[in-house]
Amino acid sequence: MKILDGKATADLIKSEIAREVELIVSAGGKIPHLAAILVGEDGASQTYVGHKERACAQVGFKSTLLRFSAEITEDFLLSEIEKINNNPDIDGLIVQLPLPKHIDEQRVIEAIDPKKDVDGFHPVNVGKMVLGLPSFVSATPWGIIELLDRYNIETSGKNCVIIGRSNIVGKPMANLLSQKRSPGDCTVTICHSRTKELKEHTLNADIIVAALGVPEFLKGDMVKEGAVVIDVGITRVKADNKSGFRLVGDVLYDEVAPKCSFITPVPGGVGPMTIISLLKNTLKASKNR
Ligand code: L34
Repeated sequence: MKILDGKATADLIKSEIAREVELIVSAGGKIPHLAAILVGEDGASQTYVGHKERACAQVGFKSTLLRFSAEITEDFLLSEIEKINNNPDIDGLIVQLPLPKHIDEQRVIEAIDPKKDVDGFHPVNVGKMVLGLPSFVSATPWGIIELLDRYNIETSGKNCVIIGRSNIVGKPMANLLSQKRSPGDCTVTICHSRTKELKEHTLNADIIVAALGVPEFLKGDMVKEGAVVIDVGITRVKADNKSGFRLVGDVLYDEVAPKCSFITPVPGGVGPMTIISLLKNTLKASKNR
């Protein structure tokens, strides 16, 4: 069993991006600038946005964080997005999800200028991604593709089972892995809460992407010997330690890992790669403008 080390891979790619930024700046180009909007006080969201800000600093990007209380109105948020859309210094904008219940996430996503939509959530970017056209690709699935690529994992012709059909992970992941490219060319099956005999599907899978958000859902007896397992889940579960919680993936790691050829850990797997995709999308947005 080998670990797909997202943390180490992310550190390597960050140094590559930092070098590219240096070249751009020394040639008199513009420093890439990411804006992030964080609404409310959710602990996990604060951590993730903090990691994004730090990553920007590490590679030499500018970043701006706009923090708003959970009580703001949808109209206020939409007007702030409009300001950033019109701000020529800002290349990319993300609005960290989830948003408070009274705000319509889809409306917010669609308010972002597709040219600045470095999360790749806007329908224009999703549509282009599906057609295989140049676009911003949703950060988590693209980070997984990058990780498979860096570890030279053969995907062509492999049976891939994706558990979960969310707009930000399951759907784009299924699409990317089935595209005619490398990594890609998989035979993809999307499983979800209504799937019957899930185990029959997963036991037939060469690659499993667990992205349903249920801690330790994927058990050892659901995985075939030699499979590649990608764990997208990251749930804070109460624990008796300093932070009061521990991070748990969607995979029951101790049971599944011994059967795998490759597996991503939680933390240190998919999370850091998500941030890399965001940096790459921001660099691309900056170059496009
Ligand atoms: N708009 N909302 C928007 N874009 C995104 O791309 C996200 N996502 C998901 C949640 N909401 C979003 C993220 O940023 C999940 N996500 C994310 C980003 C980073 C990490 C995890 C999830 C991460 O850094 N994970 C670390 C550990 C984090 C910790 O200590 O809690 C890891 O090693 O997995």
